[in-house]
Amino acid sequence: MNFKQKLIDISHTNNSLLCVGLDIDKEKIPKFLFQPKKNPYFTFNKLIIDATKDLVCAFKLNLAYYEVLGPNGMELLKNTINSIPKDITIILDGKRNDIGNTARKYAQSLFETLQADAITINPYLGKDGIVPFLEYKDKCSFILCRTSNVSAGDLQDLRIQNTPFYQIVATKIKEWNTNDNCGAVVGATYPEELKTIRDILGDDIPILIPGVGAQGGDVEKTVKNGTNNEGKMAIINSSRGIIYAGNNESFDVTARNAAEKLRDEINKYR
Ligand code: OMP
Repeated sequence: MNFKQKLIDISHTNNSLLCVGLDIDKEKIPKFLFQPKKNPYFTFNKLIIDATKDLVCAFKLNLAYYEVLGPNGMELLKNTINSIPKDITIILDGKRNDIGNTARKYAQSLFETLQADAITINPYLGKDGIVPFLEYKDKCSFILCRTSNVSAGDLQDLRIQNTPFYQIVATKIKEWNTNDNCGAVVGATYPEELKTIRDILGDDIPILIPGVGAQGGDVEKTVKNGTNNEGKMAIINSSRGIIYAGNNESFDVTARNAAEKLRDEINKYR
């Protein structure tokens, strides 16, 4: 089954556009997990996954938080991926890209070795850096379009013949979507730009939208501006706001409550 069908199915089953980000961080994980337990990070991820799996359409794993742990991080990544139910989409967020032959290795590593359903990539190298990812027709590549950070505009707002660069990227994403396997990444912290990008992309291209929760993006504007005309094709990510909502023994229950609250709030505006 291809990514889009999998996304449509799970969004329907779980009535959800919510993506929970498994950005594990030693500083934020409940301390008690490190005491007698051998595998604190995996235990944490597994409990979060089990507590939220009926509330999400996707889990996103940002590779930085796994790579920083060295070889153990790779094993943790693999074990975490294996413990996610098969009907939930898995997004590996590494914002990768390079010249074509190296991009091909990144694509192989993420889609084959690690079995991602979707990934994030950087468009800065242009089309021949993108194509190796798009050759995986059943997968999805979410291309950075308008990022959520404060300095996003340094490059993304630069005007080329009076059109902001991020809008040119959105137009390119539409053009590169010949296999129906492109997505865009747009930060919830820029709702006006999100609306413009949705208008450029049309109804069929999914948008991965991080930036609600810890980064303060407005949920109502995110949903209204980011979904298509059926209230679909948006994946709204929150990482810290969900997984670190609590830090005592019942942190998984607290995370579930936070996920349920955000899922329901998103649905209110669809
Ligand atoms: P929280 O701010 O904790 O919800 O995490 C946001 C997650 O989304 C992190 O993994 C970020 O790296 C990622 N992200 C952004 O925050 N902003 C972007 O513009 C793009 C991403 C991303 O590609 O997912």
